[in-house]
Amino acid sequence: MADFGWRVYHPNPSTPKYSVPQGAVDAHCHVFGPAASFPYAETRKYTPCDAPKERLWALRDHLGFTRNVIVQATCHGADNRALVDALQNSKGLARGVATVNKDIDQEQLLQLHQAGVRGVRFNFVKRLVDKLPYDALESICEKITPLGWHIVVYFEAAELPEHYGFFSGLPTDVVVDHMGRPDVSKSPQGSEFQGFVKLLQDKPNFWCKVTCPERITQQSSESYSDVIPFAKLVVDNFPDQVLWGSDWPHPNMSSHTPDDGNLVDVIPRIAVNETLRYKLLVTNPMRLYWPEETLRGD
Ligand code: 0GY
Repeated sequence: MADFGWRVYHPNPSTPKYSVPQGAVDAHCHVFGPAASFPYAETRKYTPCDAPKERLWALRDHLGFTRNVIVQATCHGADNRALVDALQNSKGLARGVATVNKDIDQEQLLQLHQAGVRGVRFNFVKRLVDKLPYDALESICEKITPLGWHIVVYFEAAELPEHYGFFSGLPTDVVVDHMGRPDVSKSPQGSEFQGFVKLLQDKPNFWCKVTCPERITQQSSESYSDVIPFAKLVVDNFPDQVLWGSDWPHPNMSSHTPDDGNLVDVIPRIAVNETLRYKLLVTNPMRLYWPEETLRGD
């Protein structure tokens, strides 16, 4: 049973006014369960409502997207079976980011790769996971580097200074979830967010998901206008290092039930011309997740 108090995803999202370009990639979304087939991890900090792959494909089509990147969420721990099942049923239109333990072997990694996994996620958000020692993460990093995978990191803004040294040493591409969860009551020009901007500036291997206005906003309306300046700053300054995702099915939301159509309509407010939008939605995610198709020029 899903936890009481967290909202279920929108049953009937609106059709966005903004039409995404052909081939657009939703580069951050999840599948949950169904628990009867893919039970949630015993170590989880929350129990979501089931959000099966069929609902994700329906949303993809409704919003006009072509592809998905499915990110392993903490409620499934390091059991990637629901993710792999979705990837194997995606007709090649989904890639995955898994969570693995340090003792994973090459054979298991190869199986994940064959299913479509192209990265691992290191989640540092304290309400979601117990602390992970850096040396365990470093040994995962050594194992995944030969596969050409990248690392997705999720942390909250105030914790960036603590992790800065570790992040700077990562040898692979590194994708930061949700702009490092800025505190939008502060200025985007202030020292906290500028510390994150410096990371993107200093480290060309770092990418940023300009995602989750629904989590980051501190407003009661769904205009998300307090988040826009942060996302726009990143898109304007790092147009080749940004990704966009819906974050469906929006786990752990209590303030409101996001309308996914409305979230798509945020895109032209943060990527203000066609060139920026094409990079954000097609060129960049294809380069990271489907490089073979980029090379073929498809
Ligand atoms: C997200 C955000 C959240 C949850 C997880 O792994 C997770 O459980 O990522 C969150 O609660 O902020 O990325 O969708």
